[in-house]
Amino acid sequence: EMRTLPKDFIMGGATAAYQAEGATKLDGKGLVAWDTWLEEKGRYTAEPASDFYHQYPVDLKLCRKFKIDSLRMSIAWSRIFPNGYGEVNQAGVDYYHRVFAECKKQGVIPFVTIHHFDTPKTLFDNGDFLNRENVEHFVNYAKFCFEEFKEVHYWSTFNEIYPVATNQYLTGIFPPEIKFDLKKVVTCLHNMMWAHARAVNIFKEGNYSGEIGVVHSLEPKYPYSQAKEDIHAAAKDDALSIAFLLDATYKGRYSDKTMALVNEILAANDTQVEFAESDFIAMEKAATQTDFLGINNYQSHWVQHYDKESAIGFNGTGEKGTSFYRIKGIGERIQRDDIPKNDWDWAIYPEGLYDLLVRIKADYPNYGKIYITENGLGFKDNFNDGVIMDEPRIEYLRGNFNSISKAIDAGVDVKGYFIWSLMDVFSWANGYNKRYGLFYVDFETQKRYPKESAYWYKFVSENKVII
Ligand code: BGP
Repeated sequence: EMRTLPKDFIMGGATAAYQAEGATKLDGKGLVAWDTWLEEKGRYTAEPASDFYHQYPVDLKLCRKFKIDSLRMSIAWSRIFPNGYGEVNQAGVDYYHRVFAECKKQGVIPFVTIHHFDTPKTLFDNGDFLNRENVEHFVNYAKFCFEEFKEVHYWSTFNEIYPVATNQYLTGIFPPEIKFDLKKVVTCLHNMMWAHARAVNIFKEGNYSGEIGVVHSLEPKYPYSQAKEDIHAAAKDDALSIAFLLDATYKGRYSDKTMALVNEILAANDTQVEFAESDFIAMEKAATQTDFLGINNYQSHWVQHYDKESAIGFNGTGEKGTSFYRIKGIGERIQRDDIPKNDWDWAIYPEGLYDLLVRIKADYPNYGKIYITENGLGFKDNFNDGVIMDEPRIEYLRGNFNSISKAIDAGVDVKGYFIWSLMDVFSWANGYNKRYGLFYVDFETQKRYPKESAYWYKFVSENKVII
């Protein structure tokens, strides 16, 4: 028997400014750290990416045609404030007004992220979110957006605070490529949660119409075995990557249980972190007025006890079986042979999404409502004369949609889903061969081609039946 989704369930497509727009230096846009870093690496750049800067009318028309109700997108901070603060770049402001006008014309609801991995370079070089002055700049930028873009109803403060902190300071796969610095990780997580809270409070105090939330990357952690030490390793990985953020979001402070585990991780890495008690005033206030939680979920992890030095193998090329992850004081994530993976070693386990949704309802009863803001399959799509048969992606989506439908039956209020990604885009650490889109992008011609999954998605959106 086929499962269904609520009639008013929103079916969207997700993008991010830096991964879709291209035009990285056009119309007064300020630099971001990625611009210079990618150029130095010489592997690939975000230029022209999917050329969304010019192609947005095409993409929005496709949304309408394929019954995609909503576009998740982000505003590039450095288009608005080229240096992160100070003088406004009117051309950048005008650009987003044009995009929102086109959304309206095509009947597509914009679902807008204020910060998606693209801090302006001047602020990034000055410590990014490790530097609390930059929190002020972020909050001012957020306030500018609330004042200026009245067309927007749905705001998310940040995209994926945990990956920002860990890709920058733990695995080092993002600039500034710092590795295994747990003090920086926890400091960054906390400062961003404090920044999020302050933006939420400003939004509510300003009585702007609309809703505000935050998008967290949440990847369930399971013990690899039922051995006591594996259970503890999974609990630590969970505490840092999930509970720390959800406690901050919905309790406005970290629970004793979460802090005990996080402090154990910090101690194993010979460090500690103190928080200013006054930060929790803003955070507790925001915790009661956050309208929704955005969940990005792609995979789950199985964690084993590990107490040796940290070591990371990152698979950024799609050569299956090349990744490993061992962090001192946390654990080792083990690839389970009995669970399918994509070419980048991401475990395909839709049950994880169900477990996660049910857990949030149980642990954070004031969660409000949930949007799945990213989910999808990175795949080396086969382009065959304009036809792209991406059956593994459809299979992936079917599994995850079924998990969402089951979670809704279990009483979890999931309001919508955004596939990552609407069209193929640039991938931060993987370049262009890891495709996610419903629409195939020929990056040479910038022509779009609907994949088989786009037709599947359209059917599900129209009928709310998971085929
Ligand atoms: C999330 C990001 C997205 C997107 C996605 C896919 O972490 O929010 O920006 O990139 O993951 O990840 P990747 O491109 O690394 O496969």
